[in-house]
Amino acid sequence: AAAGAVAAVDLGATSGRVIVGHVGADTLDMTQVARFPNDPVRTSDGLHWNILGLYGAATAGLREAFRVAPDITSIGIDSWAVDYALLRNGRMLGDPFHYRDERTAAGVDAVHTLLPHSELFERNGLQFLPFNTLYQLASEPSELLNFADTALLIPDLLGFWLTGVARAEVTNASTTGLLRALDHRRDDALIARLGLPQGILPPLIAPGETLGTLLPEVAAALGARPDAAVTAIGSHDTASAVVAVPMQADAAAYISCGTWGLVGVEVARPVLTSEALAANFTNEGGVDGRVRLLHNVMGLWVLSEAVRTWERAGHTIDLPTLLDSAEEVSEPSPVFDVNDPRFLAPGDMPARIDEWCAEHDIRPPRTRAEYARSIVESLAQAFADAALEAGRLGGVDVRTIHIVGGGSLNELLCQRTADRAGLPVLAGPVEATALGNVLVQARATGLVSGSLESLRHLVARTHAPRRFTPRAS
Ligand code: LRH
Repeated sequence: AAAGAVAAVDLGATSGRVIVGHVGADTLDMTQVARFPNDPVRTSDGLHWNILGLYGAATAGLREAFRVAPDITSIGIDSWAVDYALLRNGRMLGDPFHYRDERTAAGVDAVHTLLPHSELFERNGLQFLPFNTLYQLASEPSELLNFADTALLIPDLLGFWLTGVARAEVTNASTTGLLRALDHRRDDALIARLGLPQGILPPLIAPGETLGTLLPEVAAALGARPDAAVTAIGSHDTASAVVAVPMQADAAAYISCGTWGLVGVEVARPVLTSEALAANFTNEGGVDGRVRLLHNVMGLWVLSEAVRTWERAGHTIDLPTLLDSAEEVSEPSPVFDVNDPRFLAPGDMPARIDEWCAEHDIRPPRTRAEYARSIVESLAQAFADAALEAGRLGGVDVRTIHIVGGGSLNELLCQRTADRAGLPVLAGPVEATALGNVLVQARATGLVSGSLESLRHLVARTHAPRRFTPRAS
């Protein structure tokens, strides 16, 4: 059968891309037609996403996509979770905040005074992260919240600008904390109890459903067919990434490793046990109603923020060279807790690592190579621990660990995760998020059919992962 084309807009915390996917029964080809930086902007009121710049770059990329593949009928949009814009009558009220902005402490206290985390977990199934949407909303000035008539998560906002239709895609909406864990419906009772406006989340839409055809002026500006539409996909980037993990879900854990390392298993029902609560695991909505039982590990952020610290000090850092020298470090490296909240906000990572080591009576790293090695070892340990814990909590007999995303290119990280877990690591595909975005569109538009299992088989056939066998350390 001939392969048809779809377009994926994939926004990550450091860069965005537009990809044309050609999909057929035995075809899964991806062509990147645009890549652009995502540079957050700090203003006097905090750290924001440059959302108009991102929309401009995404639409320029889409124009290029329609130029190279005029037969595209569907667009899917994914991004990082939790962040949103407030709107009134379709008009955006200020630029979305970045989840790494530190304003949410007051919102956390306000919410937990009404409902302790344990009670929230029973309802929404989410791990505690200080930037979960409900804490961000609780940090908004109440006059602003009451003036707004809706909040749209980032992919929903872009979809709204393209189609004029405002919906909350369910996988991403599950990260707001405002959906019930058991059926992923809006928890209106919780919204009322938190004093948030009832209509703050628009009606939900599920992956595979059509959001709407492009507005005529948008279609004209993009050079698109007039019937081209935005299709809802797993618009939470991690949900799309998990779609494209070439795994056997009943025997594997996955790590979607980019800025964050999202480490977990896929299960049929949310796990709301006291063990899951204590381990701070989350139950996020997956495509086809699956549940992503996972834990947020700090991820490559710690490494890239350390590199930025050195660059600010005037050093020129080449990442592959740095990682080669890290691999050659022969002394045992300090393993620190990457999940410590001190590593969340932008800033001087080496100094924070020193501080952590001093508090724990551990010799801190000395050279840049040692810091890099220590970060990789600490990430590998946190990944191994979370992957095994996910298996225990979810009742999955984890026999392999899949690493997808940018981190799958970091061979030292893959090998050390395998070593520390005592399990084989299967690395790749690197572009899992965009693949998952493309695959769900391809299924919705009839280019392929079948369950997530058959989509994953297509990934395994076309993007064979690379194997890292555990070594005794
Ligand atoms: C990864 C991610 C993650 C969320 C975080 C805010 O990009 O979507 O799943 O927890 O960003």
